[in-house]
Amino acid sequence: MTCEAGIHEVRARLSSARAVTVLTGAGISADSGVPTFRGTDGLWRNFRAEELATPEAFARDPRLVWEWYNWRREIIAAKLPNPAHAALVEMERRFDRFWLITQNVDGLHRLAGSTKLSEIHGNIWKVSCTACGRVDTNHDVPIPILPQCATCEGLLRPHIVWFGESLDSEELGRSFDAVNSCEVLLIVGTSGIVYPAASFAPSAKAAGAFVAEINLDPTPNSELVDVSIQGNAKDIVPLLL
Ligand code: BV8
Ligand code: ZN
Repeated sequence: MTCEAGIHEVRARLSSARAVTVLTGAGISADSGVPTFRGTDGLWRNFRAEELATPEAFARDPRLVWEWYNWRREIIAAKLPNPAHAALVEMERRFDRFWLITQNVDGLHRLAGSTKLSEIHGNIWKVSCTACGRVDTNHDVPIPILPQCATCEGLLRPHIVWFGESLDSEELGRSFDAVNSCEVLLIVGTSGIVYPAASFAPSAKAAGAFVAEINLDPTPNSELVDVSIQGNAKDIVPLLL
């Protein structure tokens, strides 16, 4: 199916939809200049994901992990939402029932104005205390290493879900509800590798939704979805409205 035909099909589906759910990954922020995880400029190139985005890595070397997050915070602090983020804010206003699930921790959906949003892997601008569990927003760039809790002086960590850690059960529950009750699921800019987010497309399909993927490249989801549109999110997503 050509790109144009795919866009036409998705627009037709959206025009009669009451419930729309969107899942985004690093690809939607690539057009804002935020490096993706597995692309050629991938974040993980210098480090393997397992080396840094894990509780074991943080326990072993919290300074290295904080230095890596400070490097990412510095990059992300200068970035702005792009037309794809803005189009999803508009979509939230258009549909009776809309939910946005993002794997991104860059906060750009919130910055763009999305409110019906689950940041299922956390947010790089939040920190949590490893001792008392307190969660705060923190925009320091850089965060002085090693950061301590204002209340109990415990070691602060990024409020981000690392590999091997379970996602917040409430956010996950809300996400599965949105995935299993929508008429249309749009998947934008994710390689479809990381679970449980990677199970959302098959789950929506099994629940009878129309599923469309917008991505630069084919992904493991491409075989499964109804429409796969190849292109830049910033160009494609605004055309779906
Ligand atoms: C859990 C926070 C268990 C970090 C992230 C084997 C060993 C170890 C673990 C596992 C294993 N098998 C399965 C697992 C579980 C593991 C997992 O799925 N591993 C994968 C690698 C196999 N999952 C977990 O550990 C999760 N927890 O399962 O808990 C459990 C269960 C019960 C009870 C207790 C425990 C936790 C997963 C969360 C990990 N944290 N991030 C940080 O960010 O610092 S994941 C990380 O990858 C990011 O969050 C990112 O969002 C996510 C997914 O990556 P993508 O967003 O897809 O980005 P990527 O670069 O991969 O792809 C970009 C895409 O965009 C590409 O397709 C590209 O073509 C496209 N693109 C690029 N430019 C554009 C574009 N598209 C459109 N336009 C463009 N311009
Ligand atoms: Zn504390």
